[in-house]
Parts: sequence; C-alpha cells; structure tokens
Amino acid sequence: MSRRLVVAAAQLGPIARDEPRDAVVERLLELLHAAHRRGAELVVYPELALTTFFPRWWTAPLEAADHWFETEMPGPATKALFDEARALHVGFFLGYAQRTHDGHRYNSAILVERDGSIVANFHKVHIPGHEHDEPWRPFQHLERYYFEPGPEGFGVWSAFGATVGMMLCNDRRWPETYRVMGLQGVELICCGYNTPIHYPPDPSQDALAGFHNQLVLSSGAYQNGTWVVAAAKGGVEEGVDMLAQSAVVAPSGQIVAQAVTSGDEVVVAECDLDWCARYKETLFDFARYRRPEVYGLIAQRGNR
Ligand code: ING
Repeated sequence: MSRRLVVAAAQLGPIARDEPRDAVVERLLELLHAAHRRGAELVVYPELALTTFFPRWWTAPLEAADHWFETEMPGPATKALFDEARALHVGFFLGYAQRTHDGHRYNSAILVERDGSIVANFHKVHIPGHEHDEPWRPFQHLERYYFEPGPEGFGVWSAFGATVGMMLCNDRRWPETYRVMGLQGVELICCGYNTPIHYPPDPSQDALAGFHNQLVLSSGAYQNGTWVVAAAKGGVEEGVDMLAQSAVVAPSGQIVAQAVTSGDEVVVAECDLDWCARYKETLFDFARYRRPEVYGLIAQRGNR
C-alpha cells in the first residue's frame, strides 16, 4: 500500500492594505474548512499570507513598517488558525513577515503538523527586487529593503508521513533550491508566492509569467523526484495584478491540479509519495549518476 497524502494549495485573492489581520484569518479559516471538507491533511497558504504585499511601497524609517511583521507565531491574530487546524487535525504551511526578538526581519514560513506542533520555521533564501526607493517604478519590489536573506538555507523535515521541504516565491526560480532539498531526499515541497505579473526591469517577461511559474515548478519537481504544492496570492492587489495559477505538481513534472480563479480558492490533490522513488531510484539516482566533482563552479560565488 503506497503512502498517500491529501494536500491543498490554499490560494488567496488580494489582501487590501487596510485589511485587518483578523479579517484575513477569517479567510484563511474558510479555506481551511473547504480543504478539510475535501479531505486535505496539509494546507499550503501563500507567502506573506497575513497582509498585503507591502514591499510594493517604500516606508521610512524601516521601523514604520513594523506593523506588517509578526513578532510571535502563533500570535494573537493567528492563534485561531492554529487552534482550528489542530481541532480538525489538519497541518499547514503559512507565509508571513517575521521580526525576531533580536531585530532580524525575514520573509518567513511556518510548517505546523496535524497535532498543532510546530515542525519548523523557514527563512526565504533568495530575496528579489531592490534595496532602495525607486519611484520610477509603477510599483516597487523592496524585499531587499525589508528582509534579510535567510542564513540557514534549505532543510527538510519528517512530517505528514513524508520528507517535507519549504521555499518561498523567488526561491522557486532557482534550481539550487530544489537540488539542495533533493539531495536531502525531499518528497514534498511547500511553496507560497506573491508574483506581480508586470516586471519593470524587463516587461517582455510579463506575458510569460504563467509559463515561467509552471516551468520552474515542473522542472524542479521532475529533476528532484518530488511533489511541489505552490499557493499564490493572486488577483489585482492594491492596483498590482498578481499571478494566481496555484498548483500541485507531481514528481513527473505534471501539473495534477491548478487554480482556475485569481481569488480565494482551494486546489486539492492526493499525492502518492512513493511516486517520488520512480524518479529518485532511476533517472535521478543521484549517488549513481551525478558528478559533483565537476560541479564545483555551482557552489562558488559569482560568475566566471
Ligand atoms: N516575487 C517575485 C517572484 O520571484 C518577481 C519577484 C516578480 C520575479 C516578477 C520575476 C518577475 O516570483 C517574490 N515575492 O519573490
């Protein structure tokens, strides 16, 4: 009997700048119940799932942005989500802006098991966008101003009867993200994203936003024999059109379920975790076929 896990990508539509956290948590609870009704045991929420994508605005001093950040998880606004998920015996992945007690600011995600225990907290590794106010842009992407890059890199954890990993948004575009987890035996990667469709540095990429999203999720899944569950914050959020197309991707690279709206929507799929071995133990048998002795450049800084 193969190991199976029913997962849900819980896509969010826009979150307004002034939308209170408890109103957002109500939406998260709606999605949790919808996913539970469809048998989901793990619900994956988007990146920065508690607030609007605030890095689209310049705020100075930085401390004036503190209200966008959580200093505890669970905190007053998220306790209801943790309590209800535990009551329903459903685990979840939640993206949020984290400010630590010693002042570090991360674009983070927390992974919570079905019994309510915290499996791990992840800090986004690849921070896109820019560091300084660039008012020439129709909207900004100041993640490098608001967040530090996560120092821990990518880990995997035993949870949900699987080997589970985490990534956030821009992380999904880098092959190293998947391979570092692949080398640790990952079988299911949780991913949240907030992706503006318009990319001011090169607008020619706008029309390819959906293609590029599918390209990186499918290739990462296939080349590492892992499931990927990717949940978007989609729709027009404070005037910015954000890519939806949340999806569950199989180790074959096939998209087995995908959102059909840009709003709050649950995308559910049953994952056969033993499907991973059909790739990890054949084509992508790393021990047998990889050549790390000639890959040195990949781990060195910068370009040649
Ligand atoms: N967002 C985007 C992402 O990597 C981006 C940044 C936007 C890249 C548009 C390319 C084009 O999906 C986050 N939050 O990383």
